[in-house]
Amino acid sequence: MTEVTKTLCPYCGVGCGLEVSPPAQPGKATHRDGQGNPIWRVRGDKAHPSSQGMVCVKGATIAESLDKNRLHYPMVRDSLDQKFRRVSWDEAFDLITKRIQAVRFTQGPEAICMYGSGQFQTEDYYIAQKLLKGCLGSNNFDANSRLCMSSAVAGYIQSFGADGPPCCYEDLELTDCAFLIGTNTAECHPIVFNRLEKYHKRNRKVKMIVVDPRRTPTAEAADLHLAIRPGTDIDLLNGIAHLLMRWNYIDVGFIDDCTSNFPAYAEVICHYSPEIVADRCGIDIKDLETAARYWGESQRVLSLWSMGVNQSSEGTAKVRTIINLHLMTGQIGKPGAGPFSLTGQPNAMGGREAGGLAHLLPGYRLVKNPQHRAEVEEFWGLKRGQISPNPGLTAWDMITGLEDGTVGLLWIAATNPAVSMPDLERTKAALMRSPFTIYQDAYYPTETATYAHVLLPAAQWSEKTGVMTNSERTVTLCPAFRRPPGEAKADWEIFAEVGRRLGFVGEFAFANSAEVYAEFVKLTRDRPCDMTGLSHEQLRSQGPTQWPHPAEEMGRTGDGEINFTPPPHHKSPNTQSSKRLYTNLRFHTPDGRARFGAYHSRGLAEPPDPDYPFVLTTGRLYGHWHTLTRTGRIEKTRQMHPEPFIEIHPRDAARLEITDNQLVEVRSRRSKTFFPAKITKAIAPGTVFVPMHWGALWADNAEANALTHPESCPDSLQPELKACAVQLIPVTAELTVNAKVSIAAKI
Ligand SMILES: Nc1nc2c(c(=O)[nH]1)N[C@H]1C(S)=C(S)[C@@H](COP(=O)(O)OP(=O)(O)OC[C@H]3O[C@@H](n4cnc5c(=O)[nH]c(N)nc54)[C@H](O)[C@@H]3O)O[C@H]1N2
Ligand SMILES: Nc1nc2c(c(=O)[nH]1)N[C@H]1C(S)=C(S)[C@@H](COP(=O)(O)OP(=O)(O)OC[C@H]3O[C@@H](n4cnc5c(=O)[nH]c(N)nc54)[C@H](O)[C@@H]3O)O[C@H]1N2
Ligand code: SF4
Ligand SMILES: [Mo]
Repeated sequence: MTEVTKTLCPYCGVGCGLEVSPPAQPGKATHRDGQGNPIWRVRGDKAHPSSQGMVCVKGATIAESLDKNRLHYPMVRDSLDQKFRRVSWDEAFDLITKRIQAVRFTQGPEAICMYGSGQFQTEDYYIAQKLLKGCLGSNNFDANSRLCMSSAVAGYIQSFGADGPPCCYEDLELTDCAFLIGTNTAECHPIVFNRLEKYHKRNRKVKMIVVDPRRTPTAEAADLHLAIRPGTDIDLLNGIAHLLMRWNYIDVGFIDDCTSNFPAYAEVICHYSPEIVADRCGIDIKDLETAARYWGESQRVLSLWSMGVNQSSEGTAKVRTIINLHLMTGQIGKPGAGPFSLTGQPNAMGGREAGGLAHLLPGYRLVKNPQHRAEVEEFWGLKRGQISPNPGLTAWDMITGLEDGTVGLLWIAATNPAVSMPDLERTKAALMRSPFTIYQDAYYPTETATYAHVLLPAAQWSEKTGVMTNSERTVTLCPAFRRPPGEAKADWEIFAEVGRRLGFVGEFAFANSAEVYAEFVKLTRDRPCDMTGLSHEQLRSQGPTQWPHPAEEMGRTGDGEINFTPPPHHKSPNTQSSKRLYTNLRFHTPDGRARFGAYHSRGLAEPPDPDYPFVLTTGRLYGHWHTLTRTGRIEKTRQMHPEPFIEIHPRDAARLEITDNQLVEVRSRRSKTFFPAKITKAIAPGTVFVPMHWGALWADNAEANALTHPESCPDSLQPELKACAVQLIPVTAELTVNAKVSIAAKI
């Protein structure tokens, strides 16, 4: 068989198109992984509009992880100190159904929780929402996206009246100034970065500004790197605004015609003089001025951001403060311009569409909005009032709910919280106390499996058919092209079967995922993310498609505005397409205006002090994906980054007498860890960096999240995973934390 499957890379939110073909090729030796499984061949899909044939090392090597250490069968145990025993699906479903009913009728539906993932396909997300929020009446569905882009969601909603990144990747090649803040795009969104960098190199006049406390590979490529102190983004952004105002670079016509709340914002920014801002951020006034000048002098400014902005106790305020700059300069709704949040996971965007956070409902709706609840109840054929009016528990609330006994059942799927949640000792202690935890994953073991009563084997990408949406709102069908191992099932099939066994037979009578998707898109009708024109069939025949994509009336805006005439001063294209949102300069707020947010900087939730004098920041490496369940099992990526480390500036290292590679004990108020030192000027003095990837299975005592805290943004409830206060102590005794090169022996 030489058939090629077109699909999407299942790693990051860039969403590169892949072409996958079977391992056996006439006349060529079949590549096999370490366990003897044939490896499928992967290359970039030149026809995919987002990536144009490019892939990074993760996409290129994905096939090598597919057959390694998979969970094949459902397994159960009565308590966490017992061994798992294999059971049939029937027994597992029976047990789960009984437990759900018991909790539902003793503690109430709000004691039932599901913690899902931006690595679900949209169909998985949708069925989970219908089961939890609809049929069971519990809004306690949250996803790891809470730790990832919930601040971007909250910021867009507050500023524009609806979620949705308004830009597209073409803007990378149309901008005059790319403003990258809190994003290491080169390592984490490599193909977005490739597109930008190529264009930047070809066009000398195009400016690239990078704002990051670390000198990352992204910062290396910039014309201007602002190595601000962690947590001073709002100072910087308000400082830039201050100068734009002083130098009269603002678009008064746009502010008058298209925005509200400018006076409150203007009052705030007048307090951010360059002297104050440069001092707080730890940068030169000259550099601050250069940044403001690049912004002001550019016809088209594109901001890109990700976790350095979102993972903050003032994440929503940071997002809105970025958007403010676009509003004050009219930099939105036109090619090459706009505030563009890069999504992390391959289908974080699909999760937003399907309502996959505890305060959302499908179709960009909100739990708190009575009309939205009524619309979804009616669509699902449920009685009025069935959907609870209260937003459900967030990821971290589920942990505290386990602590105080209000959570009676926790169902975790496609995420590994025993590595990725903040304050891991506390997280693990809470998981230890869980009365009943179901864990649905593709691989075994993972760190979270240690805390499960039931393990359910999930079919993963390549083994199930469904859709994913990337950062630029492009929806791609990912067809199954190989059989799931053992008895693994698609996530949505597992949720649907539980739904049927709970008595919701009609609600979950889907024969396949195409039917699930067909039902879901109907819920997006006339919503900002209208994709009623999409179906598996359409995506298969037409290829990847951007939303909004309403069913008929393709000329319709998707903004619910058809005949709007743009304000006369602004030469904006009159016609709407799905490439960019807000090209008509009308927003989803009641008055159609985008809102300025007026925020003073509050700084870090746990600033450094004499006891814990360093700021620890955490993040990612190019070749690894999150908790290593895949990339830790691939030779090439494991060799790229074989072990964890801590980056320390030479000045700090000299003062503490730490030498390169020496083991360092890192203590926060919550726990301590050990890392070999990597002494480098890439990190600013006073700040240290640790990658997030290594959990307890992969290295001893080197978990970044043992150190972090759960303090979160009051609006988005996203924890501040990017900063906590630590102290460093050089370890003189012989102690090793070499990453365990092979965990196979442990399995
Ligand atoms: N290789 C790889 N790529 C990935 C992933 C992966 O695991 N591996 N994961 C995907 C996912 S889910 C996500 S969310 C994205 C994340 O993508 P990014 O957000 O680009 O990645 P991070 O390394 O988490 O953090 C980005 C940068 O924020 C900086 N930072 C820390 N504190 C501050 C601050 O106070 N202000 C500013 N301005 N910057 C700060 C850090 O120094 C870091 O360089 O990557 C996606 N892509
Ligand atoms: N300190 C610190 N912590 C962080 C971050 C940080 O920057 N710093 N970043 C945060 C962010 S942005 C994110 S997104 C999270 C990521 O953290 P996690 O979500 O915990 O990371 P993953 O390793 O991607 O976990 C995904 C799991 O899903 C499984 N899986 C893959 N495909 C499927 C499928 O189709 N079905 C099922 N059921 N399972 C599947 C994989 O085997 C894996 O175990 O980490 C967060 N934690
Ligand atoms: S850039 Fe992201 S989507 Fe593209 S190949 Fe790499 S990991 Fe996959
Ligand atoms: Mo993420």
